[in-house]
Amino acid sequence: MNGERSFLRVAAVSRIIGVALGMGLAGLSLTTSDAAAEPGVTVNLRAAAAWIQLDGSLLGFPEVEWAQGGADLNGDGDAQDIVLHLWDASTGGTRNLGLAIDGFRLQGRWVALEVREDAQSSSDLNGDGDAGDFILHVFDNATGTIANIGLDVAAFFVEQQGDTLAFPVIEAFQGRTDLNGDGDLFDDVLHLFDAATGITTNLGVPTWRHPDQIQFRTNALAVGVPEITNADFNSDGDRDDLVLHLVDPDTGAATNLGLATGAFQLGPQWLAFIVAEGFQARTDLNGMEIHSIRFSTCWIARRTP
Ligand SMILES: [Ca+2]
Ligand SMILES: [Ca+2]
Ligand SMILES: [Ca+2]
Ligand SMILES: [Ca+2]
Repeated sequence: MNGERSFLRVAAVSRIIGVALGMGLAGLSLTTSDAAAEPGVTVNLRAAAAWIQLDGSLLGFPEVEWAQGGADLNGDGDAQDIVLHLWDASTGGTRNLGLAIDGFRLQGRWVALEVREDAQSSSDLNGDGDAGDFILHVFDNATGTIANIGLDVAAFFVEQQGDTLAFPVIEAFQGRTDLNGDGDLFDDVLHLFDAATGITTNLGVPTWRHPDQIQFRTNALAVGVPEITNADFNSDGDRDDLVLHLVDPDTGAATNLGLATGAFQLGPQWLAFIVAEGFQARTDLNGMEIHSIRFSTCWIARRTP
C-alpha cells in the first residue's frame, strides 16, 4: 500500500509543481540575501525543502529534518520527518505547521495537507484504531488555525472552489469503511469539505486517484468514475472503463454521461472530453470504423448557466 501511495505521490508532485521529488534535499539555495522579498531581491530561506508549491505570495515547502541539522521540527523526538512550512512573501514570515506530511496543496486561503500518523508521534488522527493513515488537515491562512478533517485522503487530489474542497477518501485506509455503500472496500469516494462551516459531505461517488480525474468549477464537478469496482456505467458489457460523470456539489446528484473517457477538461462554460472507441463498445464514433483506444474522438458540451 505504501508503494502505491509513493507512486501516486511522485506522479502528482511532478504534475503540480514540475519539480522532481527529492530535489533540494541538500538545501534550498536559490539566493544571495536574507533580505525581505523586495523587487529584484532573492531570498535564501535557509530551509532544506523536499519540494515546493507557490500560490500567490504563499510558498509551501516540506522541510526535511535530517537535512536541516537534525532538527526535530514537529516535536515528536526524532529527526526523520518532513514537516510542512509556509513562507509568506508579502510579510517575509515563515510558519512551521509542526506536522509531518506526505503531501499538501495550496489553493488560495486554504492549505490542504496530508498528515502521516506514523510520523506524527504514531497518533491515530482518524480514530480508526491504527497509526498507519495519512489524514487530511486544512490550514486557514487567514486565521492561522488548522482543522483535522479526520479522513484518509491523498492531498494531491484535493480540488478547491471557493471555500469548498473536493477530494477522494480511501475506504481501505479509513477504518475499512464502505463509504459508497456498494458492499466492498475498494473505492476512493468523493467527499466535500466546506471550510467556512466545517461540514463534511460524502457524495458517495467513486473516483480514481489519478491527476485531473476530479475537476471542480463553479456549480459542477467532473469526475472519472472507474467501473472495475462498481458497475458497467457505459453499458458496453465490460467493467474496464472510466466513465465521465457530472456531479452537482450542492445536491450531490450525479449524472452519468455513459461515455468512456480518460481525458476531460471542465471550464466555466464548456466541458471538453475524449471518448475512445475501443472503450466505448468498439463503436465507430467518427465514421471511420477503426475502434481504436489510441485514436479517440473529441467531444464538447456547453454547460448550462
Ligand atoms: Ca520529528
Ligand atoms: Ca488511524
Ligand atoms: Ca465501497
Ligand atoms: Ca463498460
